[in-house]
Amino acid sequence: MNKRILGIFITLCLLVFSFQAVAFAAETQAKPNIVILATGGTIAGAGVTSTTTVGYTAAVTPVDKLISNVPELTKVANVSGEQVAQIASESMTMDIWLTLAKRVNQLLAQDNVDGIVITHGTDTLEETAYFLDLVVKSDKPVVLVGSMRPGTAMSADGPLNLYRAVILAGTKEAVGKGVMVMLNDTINAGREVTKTITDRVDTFQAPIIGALGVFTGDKPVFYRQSLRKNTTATEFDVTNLTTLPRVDIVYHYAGNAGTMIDAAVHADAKGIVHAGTGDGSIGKAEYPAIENALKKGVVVVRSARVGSGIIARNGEADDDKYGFIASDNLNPQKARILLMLALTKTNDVKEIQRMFWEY
Ligand code: DAS
Repeated sequence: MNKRILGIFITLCLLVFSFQAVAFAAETQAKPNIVILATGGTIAGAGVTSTTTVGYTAAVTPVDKLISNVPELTKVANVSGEQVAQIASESMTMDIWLTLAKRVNQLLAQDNVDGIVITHGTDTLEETAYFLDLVVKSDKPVVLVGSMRPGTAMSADGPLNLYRAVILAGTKEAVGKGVMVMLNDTINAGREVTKTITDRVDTFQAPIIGALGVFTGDKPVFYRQSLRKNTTATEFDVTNLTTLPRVDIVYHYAGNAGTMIDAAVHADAKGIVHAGTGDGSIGKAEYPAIENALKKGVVVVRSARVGSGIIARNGEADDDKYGFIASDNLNPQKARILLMLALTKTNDVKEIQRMFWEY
């Protein structure tokens, strides 16, 4: 009799176990597979006290700790992490960009990867986002996320930003939207987002154009998408690139006579982005330096220091006469990225202007 009961008990245990195993497998199957690529920043930062929100150390928490600090992640996705870099993003390099872009493309080509989240410092997050928007070769979601307060601070914004970025990266509606930036409940396009305030959690905005959507609770809601070509629709490919052409940004201001343009030419820049006053204006005293740059074959893009709005072609400068390119509505740091990639394809200013109208 005991043997019989034991046999029934073991059978029941096996049944319960196999049911749980099936349920676990089904649940795992149902959740998206998201890879978190960590690069550093405040989201991986730590301060001495819980009220330290300036003067903390960025880029100290490793990716596996970022993940384990948000146990809720396991409820919304099957998450794995890789440490691509561990830097404050003001020190971002073109080498890290190329490594990151190639790793993103490698992972997204795998059937068992549904989306990617990149943790990043906020200082150059908008630049990495636009660079990836132009070179990622997949429609799968790529979401950059950062934070304005270190993880040790009271009301740290990083954990919830990371949690929502992972949800977004696993959301079907996020497919085909280009590279996105997720902070402070807001979903922005990598092309248009920029850091607008030095020290507030609502710093990332898309001036004039607006966000792609927002989070309501744990739910992402999209209201628009960018009409500009991105990811799989671009002509740019980093596969065989080991470096990017040197492009410098020069800032215009009252009294400027082009010294920094001369410096960029001396440093062998292949392109210069002019951050002009107003609608991309160039001061009379700058022209000798600019004409020297043009003579040396340097490609010049006119952007503006004002931070938003369209640079009208042939508005504040004779672009046709000088062969300048108008940056459309790209701010200087974004225009630099498109010009660097354009110069991997051509030096023809008409072709490059076309690219500024398309991307
Ligand atoms: N220094 C900033 C950076 O790493 C910190 C941050 O805001 O992420 O970009």
